[in-house]
Amino acid sequence: MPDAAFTSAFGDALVMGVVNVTPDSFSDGGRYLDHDRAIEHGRMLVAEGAEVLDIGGESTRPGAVAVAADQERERVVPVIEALAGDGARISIDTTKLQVAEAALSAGASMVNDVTALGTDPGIAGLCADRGAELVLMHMKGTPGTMQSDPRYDDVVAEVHDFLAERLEVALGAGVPRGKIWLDPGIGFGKTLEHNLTLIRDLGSFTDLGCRILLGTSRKRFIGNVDGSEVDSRLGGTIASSLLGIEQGATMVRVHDVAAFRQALVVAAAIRRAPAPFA
Ligand code: HH2
Repeated sequence: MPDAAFTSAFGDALVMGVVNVTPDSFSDGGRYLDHDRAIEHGRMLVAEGAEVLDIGGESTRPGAVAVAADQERERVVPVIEALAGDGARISIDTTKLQVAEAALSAGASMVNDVTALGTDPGIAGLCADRGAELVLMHMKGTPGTMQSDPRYDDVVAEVHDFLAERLEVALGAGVPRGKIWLDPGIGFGKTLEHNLTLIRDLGSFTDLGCRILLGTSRKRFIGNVDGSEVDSRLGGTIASSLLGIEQGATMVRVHDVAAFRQALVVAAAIRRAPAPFA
């Protein structure tokens, strides 16, 4: 466990570890499709310091194949039951009401909807009824089309307005503001420049009064900056996540929990270093 003295400031941010129970996720597809391996991976991420596990049964990478609700549910429910049974805080990464419902019944307490209620608006009412947290993420287009020439006049203003409107829908359905997370959706219908601008200006979203989630882990924009392949993007993941936290993100979604936890603890320790003449 990290020294409690080093867990404030940067230490206030939560680490969400990714568990993809999919054959085709962009960075770890197929590795944890087997339930036992997914459960083992989730337990390892918790041991490394993940406060939340985001469990998904359908990839959202550009061009990913859609999965039927029954299949998605069968992939994730046993994994959620086991990890929630351990006491882990679980988020279900889904756009489908039926999957979200099954996941909450299996012990999840958060629904991460990358379409921000665009696929199944009933997810908001479900979260309200069950007292669950809800992540609303921005995406321009669909996973199949989102990376074909995305354009914005002002990316920060447009993402902000979209999230503000989705937030009103969620509030209207009875989800309290304190249970809603907003996410600019790095890599979802954005060019390199759009992604970099959104991370730099993440502070622009704090006026909406919700907590902010940022997911940059291993994403293509990092490779667009330095030419790195997907399995060599840890440095870029850490840099972008820390800068995001500095701008107001209160949870970051990462695959490499141990390395990021160390970065967070060291950043917090530096922030807490005594002033020379204090
Ligand atoms: N990114 C991915 C998936 N879900 N959810 C939120 N809220 N924010 C994100 O940035 C985000 C997300 C993509 O990453 P990954 O799960 O590793 O890949 P895939 O979608 O291919 O399974």
